[in-house]
Amino acid sequence: MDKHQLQLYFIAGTENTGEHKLLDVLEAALKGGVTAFQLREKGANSLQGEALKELALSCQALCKTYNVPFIVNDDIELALQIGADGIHIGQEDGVVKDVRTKIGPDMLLGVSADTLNHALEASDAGANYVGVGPIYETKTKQDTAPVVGLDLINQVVRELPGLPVVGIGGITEGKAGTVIRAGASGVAVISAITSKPNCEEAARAIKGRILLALTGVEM
Ligand code: TZP
Ligand code: MG
Repeated sequence: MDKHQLQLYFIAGTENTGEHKLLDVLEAALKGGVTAFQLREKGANSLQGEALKELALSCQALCKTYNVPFIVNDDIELALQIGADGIHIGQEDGVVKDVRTKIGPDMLLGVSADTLNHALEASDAGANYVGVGPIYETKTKQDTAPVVGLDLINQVVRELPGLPVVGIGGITEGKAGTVIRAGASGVAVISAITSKPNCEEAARAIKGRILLALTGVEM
C-alpha cells in the first residue's frame, strides 16, 4: 500500500461521537486532511446488522469523495459485503493468514501489534501495515495491553523496514511529531479529533505536526 495513506489515520464509531454526529465528525476530519478512516463500532449501544451496514455505506461514500481509504474494524463479513478498502483486526480476531485468505490479495489488511512477534507474524501473513500501541496511556479503549512506548515502533521499523507502522493510543497534536520521528509512517487517533469542538481544525493541526516531522517543512 501507499504508506502516505496512513499519515493521519482517523478511527471512530458512534460511541466516540454519538450516532447522528459520526458523519459530521468524519466529514470535518476529512476536510482537515485525515488520510485514512476506520469505522470501529464498539460498546454497549453499538449499531448492529442493517443499521451498521447503512452507517458503513454512508462513511464509505464520504471517504470516497475525499479519496481516502475506508477501513472496517473486525467485521470481515461487512467489509466484504460492501467492498470496503480494508479491514483492521486485533490479535483476538482470528489467525491473520486465514483473514488474508478470506479477503483475497487486494483488500488492505491492518493488524494490531503490541509485540515484535505480532508484527513479524502479521508481516508474514500478508498484512499491509501494523498498528503499534498503545504508545501512551489512553482512556478511549479500556482493555488495551500495557503501554508499549515508542521503543516498539523503533524495533518493528528496524526489523521489518518494508512494513508500514502506525502508532496508536493516547496520541495528541503535541505528541504526533515524536511518534513519526520514532519511525512510524503515521499516527492513528480517536479522541485527539473526536473530543475537540472543532474536529476539522484538530485534524489539520495534527496533520501539520506529522508533515513537519516527515519533511522538516512547516505546512
Ligand atoms: N487501540 C489501541 S489504543 C486505542 C485503540 C483502538 C484507542 C486509541 O484512542 P485515542 O483516543 O487516540 O487514545
Ligand atoms: Mg478487534
